[in-house]
Amino acid sequence: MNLDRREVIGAMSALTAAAVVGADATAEQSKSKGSAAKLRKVATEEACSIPEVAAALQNVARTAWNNLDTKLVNRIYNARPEAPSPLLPMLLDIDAGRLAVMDENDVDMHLLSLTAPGVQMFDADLGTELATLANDRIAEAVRRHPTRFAGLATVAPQDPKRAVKEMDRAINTLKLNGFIINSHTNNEYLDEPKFWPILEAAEAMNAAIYIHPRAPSDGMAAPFRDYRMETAVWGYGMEVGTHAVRLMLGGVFDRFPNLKIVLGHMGEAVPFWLWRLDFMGNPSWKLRPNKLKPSEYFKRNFAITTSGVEDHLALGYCIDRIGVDNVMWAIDYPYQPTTPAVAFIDSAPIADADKQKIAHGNAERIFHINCC
Ligand code: 1WB
Ligand code: MN
Repeated sequence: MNLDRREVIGAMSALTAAAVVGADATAEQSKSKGSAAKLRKVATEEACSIPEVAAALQNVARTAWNNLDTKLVNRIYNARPEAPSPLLPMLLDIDAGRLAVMDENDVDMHLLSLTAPGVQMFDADLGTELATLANDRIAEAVRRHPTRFAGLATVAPQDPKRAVKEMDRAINTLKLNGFIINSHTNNEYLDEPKFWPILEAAEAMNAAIYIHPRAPSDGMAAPFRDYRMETAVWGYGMEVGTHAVRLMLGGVFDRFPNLKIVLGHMGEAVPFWLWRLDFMGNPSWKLRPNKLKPSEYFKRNFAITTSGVEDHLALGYCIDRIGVDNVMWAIDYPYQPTTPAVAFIDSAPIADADKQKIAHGNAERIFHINCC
């Protein structure tokens, strides 16, 4: 099974990580061995957690709620003691072990984010409280290792008013680099007017919103229930791709023309659909009152990352489709192993200037990361 294979790989990198002594020493080493030819790498979809969120997810997954996310959450947070998930310690380590894996693979930075489903399975009070705590912890990690970590702020869309307050604190006080929202919240999507204050705030702060997957919402869950299809194998992409199309066809970008949305996993299949979206979703059709075609919104208002899609053909296609300035490299740590993700970008058959943009330059621009 897929996850088992990855868990083995994950466990292997955790073991190698444990063999390296002292994160600071290894950071120094990697600085001194840096050469002009080395490709600087800022990885942009790198998951972490904190014990308080892990404990709250453990509780939520034990309830009778038949949401599709509970299966996956149970596997990680309610694993049987005799078969613990190796992912949990990797998620909770925002320090030495993670830095060691980065050092071994010459990864310069992780843009950290609280792992899916974030705080979006909790009620508004708990979600808001835990988002604040997670943002504090991620900001602390960035302060401890400012050249190695940057961070996205978790948003609790359950209470848009309090979310906007926390978004302001996250950017202006904690100096985090953007926001992450794990697709739907209680089966509602960000084009709903109740969420517009969140979009308006992100646009005003010039801070991008990363829409990360969670399992498909209840209304489209049924066909995903067999074969574990709700996971990263297919359900994640369908959920976020659908979310992105809702934003484009729902007129969100006419209202917020400077809003930047980031999608992982090579654009969650949307780039492949742009021609058909333009044909069927063309504003010249009376049914489509929007100002622009979907492909025009996609180029203007979206950026994508390569997380978990190490396919040079797909990379080349996406660069052609949405422009090299809108593609960023990512690992998807700890769900994907670091070494092949690094090999994927190092060996990409593209011009060096483009590689520099994808490996770090675009992330530094879009997420306001102070370079070096
Ligand atoms: C997986 C991937 C599971 C991600 C996750 O659980 C998250 C998986 C929260 O591959 O099974 C992810 O972030 O891509
Ligand atoms: Mn991910």
